[in-house]
Amino acid sequence: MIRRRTWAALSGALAVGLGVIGGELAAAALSPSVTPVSAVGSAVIDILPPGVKDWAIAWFGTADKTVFLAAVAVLITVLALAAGILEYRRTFAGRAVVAGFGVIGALAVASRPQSSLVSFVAPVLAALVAILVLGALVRSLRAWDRASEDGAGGLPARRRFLQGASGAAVVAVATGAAATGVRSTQSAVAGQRAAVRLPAPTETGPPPPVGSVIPAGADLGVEGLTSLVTPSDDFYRIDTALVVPVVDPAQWSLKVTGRVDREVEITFDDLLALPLIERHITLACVSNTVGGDLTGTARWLGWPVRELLARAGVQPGADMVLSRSVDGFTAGTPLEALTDSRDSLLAVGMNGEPLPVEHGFPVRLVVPGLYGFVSATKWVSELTVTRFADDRAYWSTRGWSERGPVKTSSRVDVPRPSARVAAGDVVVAGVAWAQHTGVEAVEVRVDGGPWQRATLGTPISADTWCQYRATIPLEAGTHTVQSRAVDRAGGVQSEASVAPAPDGAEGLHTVTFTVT
Ligand SMILES: Nc1nc2c(c(=O)[nH]1)N[C@H]1C(S)=C(S)[C@@H](COP(=O)(O)O)O[C@H]1N2
Ligand SMILES: [Mo]
Repeated sequence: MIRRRTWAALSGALAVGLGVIGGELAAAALSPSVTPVSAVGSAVIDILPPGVKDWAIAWFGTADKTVFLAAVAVLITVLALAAGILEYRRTFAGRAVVAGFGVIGALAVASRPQSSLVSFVAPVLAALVAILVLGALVRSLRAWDRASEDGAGGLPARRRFLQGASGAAVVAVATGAAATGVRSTQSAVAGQRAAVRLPAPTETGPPPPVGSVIPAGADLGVEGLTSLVTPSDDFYRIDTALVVPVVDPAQWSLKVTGRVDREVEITFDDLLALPLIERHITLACVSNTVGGDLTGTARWLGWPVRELLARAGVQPGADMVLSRSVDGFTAGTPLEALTDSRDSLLAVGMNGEPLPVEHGFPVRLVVPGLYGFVSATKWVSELTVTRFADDRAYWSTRGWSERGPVKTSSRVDVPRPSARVAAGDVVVAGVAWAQHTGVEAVEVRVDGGPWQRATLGTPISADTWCQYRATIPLEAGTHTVQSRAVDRAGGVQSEASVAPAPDGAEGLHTVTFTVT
């Protein structure tokens, strides 16, 4: 026999569940970028201490969002069960807790830059639904209580409660299914993306501009070695967005503001009509650990940011551009990285297609030579020309460095850790990067012995990683191999082991394997 208190707890879960589902459905229809649950989650992510966020990224990798959402779901469920019990003990106590949820939801929605007035409908609706259902279920549970005390057995009252509760459960499951359907067909943006026709790059040569094509000899053809261009589906994804921002390209525009002679605003159509260029550029995340995979190379199509800044006219004294995303994320990029000769892009294309939604559709920044957290703003909506002394960006206010040049680095891809390889000439291969400086050479060593030069694949450009390969005769036994990159400015990859925070990991990737 299930105790009354359990029924009360279940009533709480049903009521809150219905409310949450109703709220998410309403939000999906009215303001898909800001739903009550995602708003609360995003607000929590923003106020989480940086250490916790770094820990989450390190432990869950790019699955951290799913893990986080699961934790949020567990927390909401526990609170909902408690609200049911409270309401059963004391009329209105549980409903007051639920109303509190509603207020928190509304505050979280208010904290999201993508919110509009209509975004508040969802948390209000969610709270109202939950309050009404909780009140009704607990009232009927009490009626059942009274009926059993009457000695009447309480059977009709019991039936009424169970009918009410199972009705609520059926509605919850049905609307829940509908809500996931809405989510997965989410959304209009997929259709809008499919409808985009990217223009061909205008500047093509001959000779083809450096970085636009993969030269002969770049790909060393070693099995197991990272491919020169990372397929978009495999490209690492790092951002603070719990729900991918939905940006209609027809509504998108980019404003240039701040220390400029004239403010400039361009639309997506304006951008596509400009002379676009295409370049292979390697992106790296500052959170990448030694040997990690938070780095990738894509062929980006876009318009040079320096052209846009030239239109606006940068005023003297400025030294930073604060780029802002529709979701509130900001990055502070040293001005010169956007105005010097490097191909910093306002990118619309990735590997021959419109940007994938997770990688910033419709428009993002790509800046060669800098870690993503100070430069690669996705879903970008505004550039403010400013000074490091006046403005700070998202991660710089959370303990990470203000400037983020990519550190010269390399990793061993072949052999894999714990691999067993045949004795004789053992192939060691990997990738090395020193964006915008260029890789000069890669050296490898086995068992801490002398460094030996590896063969370097022809670089695509200074802004991309290179493959390297070496063959080393080895006898049976356990061996470790390490690599180090040397860049064209004479910098040598650092050997001391340094953690990613605050400005990028350092150290040698070490792979242990067995020769048989
Ligand atoms: N809007 C937005 N843009 C962002 C971020 C973010 O959190 N939000 N993260 C940055 C970081 S830390 C990195 S490393 C790159 C990663 O780009 P990718 O996900 O396309 O690989 O995006 C950058 N752009
Ligand atoms: Mo990053």
